[in-house]
Amino acid sequence: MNLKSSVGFILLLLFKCAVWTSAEEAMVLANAHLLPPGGYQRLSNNNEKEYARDCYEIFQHSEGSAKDGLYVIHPMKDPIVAYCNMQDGGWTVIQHITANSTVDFDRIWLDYKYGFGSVHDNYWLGNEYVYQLTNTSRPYTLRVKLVDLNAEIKWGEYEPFKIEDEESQYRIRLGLYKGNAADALTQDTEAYLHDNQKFTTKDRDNDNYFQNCAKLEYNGIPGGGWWYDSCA
Ligand SMILES: [Ca+2]
Repeated sequence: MNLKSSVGFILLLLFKCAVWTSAEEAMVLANAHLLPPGGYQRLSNNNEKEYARDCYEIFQHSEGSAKDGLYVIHPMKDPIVAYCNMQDGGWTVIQHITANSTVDFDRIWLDYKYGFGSVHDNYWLGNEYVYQLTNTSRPYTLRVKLVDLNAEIKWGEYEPFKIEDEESQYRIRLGLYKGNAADALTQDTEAYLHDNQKFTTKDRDNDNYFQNCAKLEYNGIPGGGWWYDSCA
């Protein structure tokens, strides 16, 4: 199973984008560069005074009635936009990628740090925001959902799930696995153990291979950023 697959294109925005809500208050989304055109109008909850920490909180507050879509969440520092998968129970989507993605995942560290793509399509939420989300005493679960071309769904979950901070190179920490897909992240196969690895991009090699795994190509496509061992 190729969990990481292709991924990638960008633009790195370190700036914050202020936009006027209908309440005429300036809302600052730290990752406004992930909004699609007309994105502020697509936000399902942009008029609230306080934002939930994640999609699951929104799902719970709605007593299960919230719909899939774009929501403002507030994990730690600044509010951000994310796609919420509500029909599966309130999941904050941190990566979405389809087989023929026009979003290029062959990107540098800063792109993976702050995210790229469009939250309404294929995207990477950003390692910094996943760190902010999971840096709490409350345990998070990572769910990987795979849908093939025949719409057959397989999934796997890891609990708990945490991403460490940038100083730790966004190292990933995964707990117990369950699911009906192959465990491609914590299974201890030789050289292919992704759990506990630091994040690697084409401009920052933190992996255990003598070359940079993010640069290695598979079927002509560079690996892109991932928590590589060596490499897989
Ligand atoms: Ca290396």
